[in-house]
Amino acid sequence: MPKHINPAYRRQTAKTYSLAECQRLIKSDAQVLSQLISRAESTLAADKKFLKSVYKVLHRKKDVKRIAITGAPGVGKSSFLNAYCKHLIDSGYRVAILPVDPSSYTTRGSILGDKTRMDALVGLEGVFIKPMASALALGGVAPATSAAICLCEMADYDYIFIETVGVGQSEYEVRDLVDLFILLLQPGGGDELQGIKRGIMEMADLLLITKADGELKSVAQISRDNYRSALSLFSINEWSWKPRSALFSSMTTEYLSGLDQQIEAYYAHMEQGNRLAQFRMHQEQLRFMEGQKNLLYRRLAEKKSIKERIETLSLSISSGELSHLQALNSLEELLENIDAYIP
Ligand SMILES: Nc1nc2c(ncn2[C@@H]2O[C@H](COP(=O)(O)OP(=O)(O)OP(=O)(O)O)[C@@H](O)[C@H]2O)c(=O)[nH]1
Ligand SMILES: [Mg+2]
Repeated sequence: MPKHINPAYRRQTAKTYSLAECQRLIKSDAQVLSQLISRAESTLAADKKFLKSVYKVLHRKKDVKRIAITGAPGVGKSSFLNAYCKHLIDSGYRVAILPVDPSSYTTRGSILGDKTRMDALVGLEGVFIKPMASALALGGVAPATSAAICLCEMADYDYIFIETVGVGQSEYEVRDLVDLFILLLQPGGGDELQGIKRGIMEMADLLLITKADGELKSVAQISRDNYRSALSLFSINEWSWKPRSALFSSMTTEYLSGLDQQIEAYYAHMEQGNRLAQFRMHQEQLRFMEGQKNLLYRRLAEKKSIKERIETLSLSISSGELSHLQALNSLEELLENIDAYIP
């Protein structure tokens, strides 16, 4: 055996925290929070059971800002988070960042790149970064991400940022997880050029034209004015908020306090007439609806007789014996028997 190999070496398995440890340490130890979020992403029954007990004993911080950051690859999302979150931490806030892992997209976004771009945050007290799997297998980003938001609130963070790549379905899901949806745009590039769908643009509460520094500054100002006039054609949203546009650069401190004010203005508007509470209640209802659908589906579909029938019907569709409509009719006949047990 080569000398440099230690036969006694065993890879250390991560410590599993007990419920009491989670309760005691969640606000001070990022490892605890990280492990809880991983458990929220897991499909193992033991993890689900453990989280249930966590939700029972821990309380969520109330005055938290939940903010989505989205935009085309390369627009400057990671640099934005690096600069703005550093500013928030210097102002005494605690910040959690949950980038939705873009590796399932065919873009060049990567967590590895982010590690270098969020260098201002590495090792800072009060910052927590945990990439989320986009969890397509579990039916989109929403279930695990909303659990992660809840856990970050239990860990007492003041700001929670969800970062997505801005090209797909995730943005629509993330809109319903956050209070404020910020879309970053390149100076100069039209939105078609940036691959931003009009629907995503219309969901945004705030458009930030990035890289407003050096030679790009004047281009960014023109873009901001163009977007400003485009936004004036958009109708106000259901909370009577008129989306705004502003400049940002991660290279200077020039825009930081302006952005603080934009975010404050949004929250001040949403606090009026209890809008924020109503918005969050509406989101809770959506999560409940989605959750109960998943739960009922899973509980039924794992019953032996139903599972077997689904498999046989699927085979019959493959062999051309049945159309999907015939297969669904047959499944419905089987389900009618259940009515006898659950009135
Ligand atoms: N001049 C200037 N360049 C910037 C600014 N922000 C980002 N960049 C540059 O733009 C490039 C992309 O920045 P990122 O922050 O990695 O962009 P991203 O949106 O996170 O990119 P993906 O993770 O690939 O989707 C990098 O080369 C940055 O240095 C800025 O404010 N000013
Ligand atoms: Mg990035």
